[in-house]
Amino acid sequence: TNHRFSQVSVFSVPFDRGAARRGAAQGPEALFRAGLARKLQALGVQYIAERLAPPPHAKGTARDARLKNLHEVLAVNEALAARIHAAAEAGHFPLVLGGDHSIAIGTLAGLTRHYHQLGVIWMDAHSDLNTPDTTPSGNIHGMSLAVGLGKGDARLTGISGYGSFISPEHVVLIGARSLDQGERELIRREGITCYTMQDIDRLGMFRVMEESIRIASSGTDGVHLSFDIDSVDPSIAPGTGTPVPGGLSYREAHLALETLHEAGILVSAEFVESNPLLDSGQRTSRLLVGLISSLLGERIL
Ligand code: NNH
Ligand code: MN
Ligand code: MN
Ligand code: MN
Repeated sequence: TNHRFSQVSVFSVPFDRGAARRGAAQGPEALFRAGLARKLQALGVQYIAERLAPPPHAKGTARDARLKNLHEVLAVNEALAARIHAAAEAGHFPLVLGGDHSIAIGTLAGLTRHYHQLGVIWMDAHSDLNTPDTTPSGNIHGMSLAVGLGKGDARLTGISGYGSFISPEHVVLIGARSLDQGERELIRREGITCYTMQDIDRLGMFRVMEESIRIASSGTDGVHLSFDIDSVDPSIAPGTGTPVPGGLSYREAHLALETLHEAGILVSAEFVESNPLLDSGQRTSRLLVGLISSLLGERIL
């Protein structure tokens, strides 16, 4: 995906306490069952794989309905941030497999310790820009991009604050179609670029990707792709906790990842919110293995 990297560090993060529904914790193992390792080998990708330990259940800690399972989310993301930073430091390309989208807090924190002007392409039906003041659910997976921008609970931003925060002008949202009111206001206030599904319908995915690549890479020292599988239409990616109709087609999703491979701007990627308990057979896991392959350079011809 980028010639600068000799090796990919694959991190499995079996964690789903940032979401309302259980099952995304089993996402990474489902990807390996669907043939991920064989695919990486066939593509000639040099990789090492590591699985993070699920955090212990935090018993006896005060519950906060606006920050559900905060202590588990903190534990997994502190560990992940340290691993991601070490991989970036070693010159490796981290490929993070979730898990729910709250794990982006740790990925972004680890990356920004090394890349001080990180660009972010966030492909998602949602924007994950809630804070404890705006969240309709209290689920931290709906807050992870806000945390990366330095907004929200100080214990969460404290993980990122170890390095630097992401600047709003270096963030691009792609595929949005379910935004909460506080998120809309934050997008407008901060001037974050957002290609909604309506924009993709009108402009076409190729043009959206060209513009996104330019915006996320201008003035940055690397770009991270955060890919929430619910960006894809639920008719082809049913295995996810918060499906929203009207998503990316099979080809739009592949085209996005093929274009990112060719651009060579990425320094890291993560694939999240795949929930094998909600999948129909291995449909969503197989789709993801194909999408990861496109990102890593698989070609039609
Ligand atoms: N916006 C909603 C919330 O904050 C839903 C978030 N769910 C996601 N985000 N899957 O990508 O609770
Ligand atoms: Mn998300
Ligand atoms: Mn460093
Ligand atoms: Mn989502």
